Amino acid sequence: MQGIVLSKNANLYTIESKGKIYKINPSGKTKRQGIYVGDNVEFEDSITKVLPRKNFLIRPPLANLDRLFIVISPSPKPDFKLVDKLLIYCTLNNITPFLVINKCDIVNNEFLEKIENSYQSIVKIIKISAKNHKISELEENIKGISAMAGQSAVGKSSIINAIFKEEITNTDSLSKKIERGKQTTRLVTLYKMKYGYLADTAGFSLLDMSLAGNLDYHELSSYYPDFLEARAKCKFRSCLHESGDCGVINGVKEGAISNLRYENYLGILEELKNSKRF
Ligand SMILES: Nc1nc2c(ncn2[C@@H]2O[C@H](COP(=O)(O)OP(=O)(O)OP(=O)(O)O)[C@@H](O)[C@H]2O)c(=O)[nH]1
Ligand SMILES: [Mg+2]
Ligand SMILES: [Zn+2]
Repeated sequence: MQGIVLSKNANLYTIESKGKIYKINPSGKTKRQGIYVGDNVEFEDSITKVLPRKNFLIRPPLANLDRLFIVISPSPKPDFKLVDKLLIYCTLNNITPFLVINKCDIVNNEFLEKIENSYQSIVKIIKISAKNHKISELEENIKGISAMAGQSAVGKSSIINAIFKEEITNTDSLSKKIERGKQTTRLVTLYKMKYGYLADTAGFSLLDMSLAGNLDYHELSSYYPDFLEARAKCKFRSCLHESGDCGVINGVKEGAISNLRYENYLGILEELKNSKRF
């Protein structure tokens, strides 16, 4: 039989196959190879084979992530450089990103316009309010294996809370519930939704959002689809778009490229350059 690993507890894996749940041990071989939440596996009495992965995240340990919901809100103020790093991370790992604006009950037009101007050409924007339970557009987009990422206090736990429609008013008590004790804090569980699975990644680590090691800074601008047209007008193919006769800089001046996106590009470029110098 073939199924998907939903969770792991000690040496026992919870597997879903055709709507049924099984608790299965690994074989010696698959245990040595490593089995992770999100893996597609073949099993009978034990897990006999782990099928090839499309990607693998280390923190949280999760295989085969299809969609990442990058959550921002008017308060706390968004860290757009982090948003852009997550977008690049998604491209690198073959993950479809979504930009989720939470707290739309308190959002103003200026805030929305700024985000739409910079991002609507490169990523699907979803507007929700966990507080008002207006989350259907997010729910409909939970397909394959999906997870959320975002700064502290943007409302990730509140969104999960609203999705599960649990009568928990205190978000802190929910995060405790999700963590389920010390031993499992670093583990992930997949929850079956209408069209896919949502990873309860209360601990999606943004501190590890370093792109260094995965990306050569010379290649950085190729991860900016919004720079593509302007890049063709750079004098040199090796242009890093920092100065000189540069199509991207001209694009920013003419308003074809978002200033916010360009500033973040320069910031990430600098970080990548510095990470090469030990
Ligand atoms: N106005 C408004 N407030 C919200 C909304 N969603 C969450 N909040 C509030 O934002 C605060 C932070 O929400 P959490 O759900 O704890 O945020 P989090 O992203 O899980 O934060 P961490 O667990 O620290 O990463 C809480 O006070 C929530 O009540 C919303 O849609 N509108
Ligand atoms: Mg939380
Ligand atoms: Zn250039």
